[in-house]
Amino acid sequence: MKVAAPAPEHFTSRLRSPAVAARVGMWLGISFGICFLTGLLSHYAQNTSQPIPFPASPSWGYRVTQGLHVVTGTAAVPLLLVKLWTVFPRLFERPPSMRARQLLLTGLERVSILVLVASAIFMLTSGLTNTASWYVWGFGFRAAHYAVAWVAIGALLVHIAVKLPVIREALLNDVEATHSHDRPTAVEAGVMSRRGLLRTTWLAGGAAVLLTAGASVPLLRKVSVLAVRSGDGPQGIPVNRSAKAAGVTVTAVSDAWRLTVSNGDQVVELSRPDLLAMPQRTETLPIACVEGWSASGEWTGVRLGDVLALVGADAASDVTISSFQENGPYYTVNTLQKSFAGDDRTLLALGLNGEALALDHGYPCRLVAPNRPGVLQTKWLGSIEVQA
Ligand SMILES: Nc1nc2c(c(=O)[nH]1)N[C@H]1C(S)=C(S)[C@@H](COP(=O)(O)O)O[C@H]1N2
Ligand SMILES: [Mo]
Repeated sequence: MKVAAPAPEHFTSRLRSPAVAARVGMWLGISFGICFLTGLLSHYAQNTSQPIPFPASPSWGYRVTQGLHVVTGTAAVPLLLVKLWTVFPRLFERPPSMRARQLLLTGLERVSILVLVASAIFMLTSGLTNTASWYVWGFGFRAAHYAVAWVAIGALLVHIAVKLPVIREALLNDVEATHSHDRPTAVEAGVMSRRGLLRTTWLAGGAAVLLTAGASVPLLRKVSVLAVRSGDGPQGIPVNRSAKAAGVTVTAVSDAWRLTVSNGDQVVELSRPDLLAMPQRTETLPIACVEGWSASGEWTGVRLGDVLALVGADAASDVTISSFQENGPYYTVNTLQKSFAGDDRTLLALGLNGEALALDHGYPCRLVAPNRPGVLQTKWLGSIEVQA
């Protein structure tokens, strides 16, 4: 028996229509747009060299943009699934006989859609697994997620441009109205009305947001049973990598620990008691992880600028921040640009929420700077070096 390949006319539901696709597509486009812009920002914030200095204010800026990034990405998952479902029959359309030029254009359009679908699926799955701290990828997440984002947004713009006439007509007409762009065989009532399908889709998107947004929005924590971080953790702040996982438990509590601060050949070594003897400041600043969760804490410690002054450094220079953690490879060394190094709120934190810093939060001493991606808030500090 020969099984026939599906043909577009086998899909008869009125739900699979441009009217539905355009509406879901519009919100999907908005989500992708927000995701793209907030993603660019996050990528830039992690660049070592920043021609335009990333601002240290507002201190909660990155918390909001990265929270939005993950929330819009999560909301896009049900939207993309519904969108693909509505346009699925078109996959089996054979181009009618056309002249060569038209055939070429149709071919190009199909290729752009293939690229769009593949890159969109890649963006959402790589992003979601990252928010779940599940690093199954055999490549650098950040580089790949960034590169494919340009492919996705490019293909999206081509797709919108090509479809603009259809989108326009679909959005201007009532969603239940069957009009010229419907497939001729898509005439049977579906399991629900088109409005019903749209409502269900918005509900699914909203539910995805509510279930995960609690990772960033404290008020939603109780609702967000699927949030990756619960807001629990020592001293009320989640822990990304524990001291045990980082392999620092012995060095961290050793009396021999020193923070080495250097500026050219001027070098000082500071013990925790040395740091505690310096003027102590308290700042309320968030830890905002690229994975989307964030939490605010009251950090106490020494101003970075005060420590840099000990080695005769101008607070307005870039500095290299290193952890004594050995089993990197990620995030144990990074550059703190002068826009942060020179900010009075940037602390070498020794305490959190009224207690000595927990081992998991970076004891004996960690960096905490305003408006900085969590991955660059280095824990278990070893040395600080003013860049020449
Ligand atoms: N040395 C070191 N510092 C680090 C990390 C790490 O793995 N090692 N993780 C970073 C990441 S990804 C985040 S989100 C924050 C989390 O800080 P917390 O665990 O105190 O909440 O620490 C950052 N500092
Ligand atoms: Mo993080």
